[in-house]
Amino acid sequence: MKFFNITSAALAASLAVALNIGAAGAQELRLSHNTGDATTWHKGAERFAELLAERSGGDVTVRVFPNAQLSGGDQMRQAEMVGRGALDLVVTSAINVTPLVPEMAVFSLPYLYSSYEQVDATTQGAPGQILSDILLEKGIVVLAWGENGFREVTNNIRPIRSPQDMRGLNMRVAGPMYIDVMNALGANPQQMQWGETMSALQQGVVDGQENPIGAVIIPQQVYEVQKYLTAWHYSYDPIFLGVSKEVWDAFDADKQTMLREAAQEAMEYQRQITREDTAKGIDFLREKGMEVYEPSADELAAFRTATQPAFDQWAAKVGPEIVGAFQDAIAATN
Ligand code: X2X
Repeated sequence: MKFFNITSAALAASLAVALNIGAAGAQELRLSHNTGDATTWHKGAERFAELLAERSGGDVTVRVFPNAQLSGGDQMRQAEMVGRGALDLVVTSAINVTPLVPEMAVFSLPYLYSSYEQVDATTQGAPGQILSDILLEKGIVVLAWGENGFREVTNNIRPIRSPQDMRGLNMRVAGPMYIDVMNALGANPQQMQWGETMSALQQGVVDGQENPIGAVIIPQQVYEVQKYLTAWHYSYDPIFLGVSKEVWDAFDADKQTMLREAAQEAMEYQRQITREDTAKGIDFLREKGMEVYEPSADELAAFRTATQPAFDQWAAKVGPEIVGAFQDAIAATN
């Protein structure tokens, strides 16, 4: 039986070579991300897979696994798994890496950014590279930065127009920094996996959540279970496409260039569709029956003041050098 299997495998291999079917050394990589298969995260990951398959002539293929399936539903564990080579590739947001690399919280400090221009000056420039360097020490090679987006708050209890309106709301949050931000606002934060959040909202386990409009709220149909949205732009969240250093080091220089270029093009596309979907998102959400509130500049300033203690606390954890590099790059855009 064994003999027969070996023989047929050997026969199949020589046939494949003779017929030029399936290149020798063809490699399938597994990519994990933690949102659903309708999100811009998923579309960006699929675009990367297409580009890579095309350019490598099928030598390197990528299978995309959504919903944190490969990490048992734990969105925070993906980065650590890529770092030790248990996953080949990951698309995840900065927030999910903060347990492994607290410095990643720099991007999402409350009201750090007030425009996409400021965002791009950091994620696509030298400040982003500082974080890529730290991730490399953890075994993760960042190939390109994409976008989750400015995170907006939704809930089922009341419209949020001022910090006072947040008091007493039970809020699902993604990561540790938001616990402090929500506490500063007088809400009751509860850290929860994204994969469990929709049912928690539906069942009223929590009153609200916060996520970006184009990348998550619309494609994951949060509007089906939430009544009120306030576009308070309180925290920005980038995503990145990363590869395990172990996998990366095994590729030759040509393949490495191929991977990096495919990732950069895919994440550029991902940022573009995320911004487009966000720009038309508020009209769409109103059509779907959500009550959307867009705060004035003064109202935004009140949210900024109220979240300042969490900014200070997390800026200290990130460290003044990194925060300073971000603030300088942001100031240079004005
Ligand atoms: O869990 C979330 O809220 C999400 C999808 O935005 C992240 O992965 C941080």
